[in-house]
Amino acid sequence: MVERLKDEAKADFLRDASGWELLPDRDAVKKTFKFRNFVEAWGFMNQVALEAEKVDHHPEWFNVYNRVDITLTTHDAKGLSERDVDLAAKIDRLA
Ligand code: H2B
Repeated sequence: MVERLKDEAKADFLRDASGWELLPDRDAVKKTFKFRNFVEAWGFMNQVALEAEKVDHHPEWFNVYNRVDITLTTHDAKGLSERDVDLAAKIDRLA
């Protein structure tokens, strides 16, 4: 069973994470990524998808043209967990 992040760990993540913001209505974080065009956005999504599959932790996302909105939360924990923190860091490295 995956543990939800404690308030302190969540505050640390939100303070350190560049651009990831807590959603007002659920225990999840969201960030928008912009690219030069659709092909670059899709390439990024492709890399994230492979990483997500590797760690068995998957983003909720929306893409239009050069924009990718990513929401991270842990469905098994019904909220944010360390898995979201780890995936957010990997996604930031890929962007
Ligand atoms: N992704 C996310 N974001 N949260 C989960 O709880 C989750 C997942 N659980 N990917 C995984 C898959 C689980 O359903 C499988 C069975 O390991």
